[in-house]
This record gives sequence, structure tokens and C-alpha cells, in this order.
Amino acid sequence: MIRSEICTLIGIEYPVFQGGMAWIADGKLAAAVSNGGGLGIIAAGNAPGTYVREQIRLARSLTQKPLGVNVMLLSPFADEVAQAAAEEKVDVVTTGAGNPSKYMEMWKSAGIKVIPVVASVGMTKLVTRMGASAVIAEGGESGGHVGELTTMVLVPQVCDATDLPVIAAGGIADGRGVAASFMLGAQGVQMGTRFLSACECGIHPVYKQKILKANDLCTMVTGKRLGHPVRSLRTPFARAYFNAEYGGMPDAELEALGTGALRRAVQEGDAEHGCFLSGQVAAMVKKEQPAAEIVKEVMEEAEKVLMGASKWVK
Ligand code: TUI
Repeated sequence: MIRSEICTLIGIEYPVFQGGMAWIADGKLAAAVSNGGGLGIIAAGNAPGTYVREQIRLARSLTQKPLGVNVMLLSPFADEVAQAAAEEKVDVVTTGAGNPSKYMEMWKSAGIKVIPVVASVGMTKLVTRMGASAVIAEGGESGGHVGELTTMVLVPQVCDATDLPVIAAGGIADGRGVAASFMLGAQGVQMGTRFLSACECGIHPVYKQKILKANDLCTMVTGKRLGHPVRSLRTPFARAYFNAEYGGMPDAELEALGTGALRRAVQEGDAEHGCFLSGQVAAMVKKEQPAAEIVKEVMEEAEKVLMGASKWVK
């Protein structure tokens, strides 16, 4: 059994976080992951505080285990979501897509462990000084909002830049990825795309099928021009957005083109106008299975890989 400092810190059985995927990671999915011994994380995305509060309460009715909330810092509702997480006293807050400094004191004084997603050494040092409990080093293989660096390059540099436990994210979907993350110095992993296939994940069946049928080259990054690069499945929508982006469409029109696209994918399975966020690992996600089984299977695979690694040492 693989246990690390992060398990003790949070009180979880397996060092596996489920990524806080906007519109997707609700109370039901998060509770299923937490019940499976990992850390389930409710995503706020661009939703208001009331939604987040509702989902926390739903999750609490389904599990007694530790629970996290992800605050997407670009959200217009970030302030009220931050407040809701503090008032509901979730165990962990993760943050994404920005600098969480202004909320750190509030969360810490509520007894919450703050674990920001970092995409650079600079941000790692800053959140370490601000009192984070750990960091998630997320490479650009991930789905959704992506940073510049890859996981292979980011994780060891983040490990060198902080004494806090590091969770690796981006490009991890099986035991090999977990084992590799440990070799890079991480103490745990966060997976997003792999959990899209969880039975408890309520995305539209069209979305789930697209993930299960994906190949290695199935994702692309759009949105660089407006400063928020996002990785999604290479669909007609993603191609049209990309062409508009580099074809000189004015900023406001481009912004309007993207509005609502994630909801159309998650809730309606709209293959023409939806934005299906996905990491590069989609092709490695092969079947639908319960979230708890994903957590256990991935960690058992990792254990085998790590035990076998010594065969290379002569
Ligand atoms: O946040 C994510 N993934 C996301 S957020 C999202 S919803 C969205 N809505 C509108 C525009 C864009 C996205 C879908 N997927 N991942 C965590 C993450 N955080 N990846 C990279 C970062 C990050 C980037 C820059 C963290 C900190 C950072 O700091 C920049 C700075 O210096 O402020």
C-alpha cells in the first residue's frame, strides 16, 4: 500500500485527488471519490456561492470523509465562493487559474488546508510563503485551463522550490503516471480526465463516449489569444474557435463564441457547439467504472510499477 505525508495531512487512505472540473465535479462525484479513499473535490467553476454551498451539503450527506472545494480564481463569483467554502468548513480548498493570496488568511483561520494549483516556480514560492499546506503542480497535459510547462518539467522544479508536499497533475491516468510522479518527487497525484469515466460522473453520455473513444492526438489548446489557454477535445467547435482566434475575429465576438460552450458540452452533449474539456490522457481512459474502483485500481497498478522498478538497478 502506498501512503505518503499527504494522506496523513488530510486524513485520506490513498494519495489521489479528483480534479475540480468546472460544471462536472459536483457533490455526488466528490463524495464517491472520498468514499473510495481519495479526496473528492467539488468544482465551483463560474457558479455562484449558493451552488457551491448546496453541493457541499449534498456531498456531506453522502460521505463523512474529507472533502475539498476548488475555487476557480477567474470566476466573477470567486469572492462569494471563497466565503462559502470558509463558512462550510470544508477540509481542503484547492485553487486554480491564478493567485489565491487574498483568501489565504480567511481559509486558514477557518482551519482549512489550502492547496493551490501552481504552474510555475514563482507561484510555488509565493504560496509557500503565504502558508499553503501543499501544492498541486499541474502540467499543460491537463484539460481545461493550462499553464506553459509540462508535468515532467514542472513537478521536479516545484519539488525543489518548496518543502511542502507536492501533488502532481496533468497527464496522469493510470498507475504508471502515479509511479512516475513519485519518482519526480511528488507525494500524490490529481487526476481529472480519468474521473470523467466514473459511473458517478454526471456528464452527458455523448461527452463520456467521446472520452472513451478518444485517441492520442484528440485534444488541442485554444484561447491563447485572450490569455486563457484551454485544452479540449478536437471537435468542430474547437477547430472553429481556433480558426476565429487566428483569423482576426474581434475579442468581444471571440469571447461570445466561447460563452456557455462548457455547459453545452456537459449538460447537452452538444457535439457542434460544446467545448469538451479533456486532458491529453483521454485515450488512456478505456471504460466506465465506479470512482472508488478507479482510485484503488490506479494505486494498485502504481504499487506494482514501483516494486518492479528496481529491476533496472544493477
Ligand atoms: O484551473 C484549472 N483548470 C480549469 S479552470 C476552467 S474554467 C475556465 N473558465 C474561463 C477561462 C478559463 C478557464 C477549466 N479548467 N487548472 C488549474 C491551473 N491553474 N492550471 C494552471 C493554473 C495556474 C495558472 C497561473 C495557476 C496559477 C497561475 O498563476 C498566474 C499568476 O501569476 O497569477
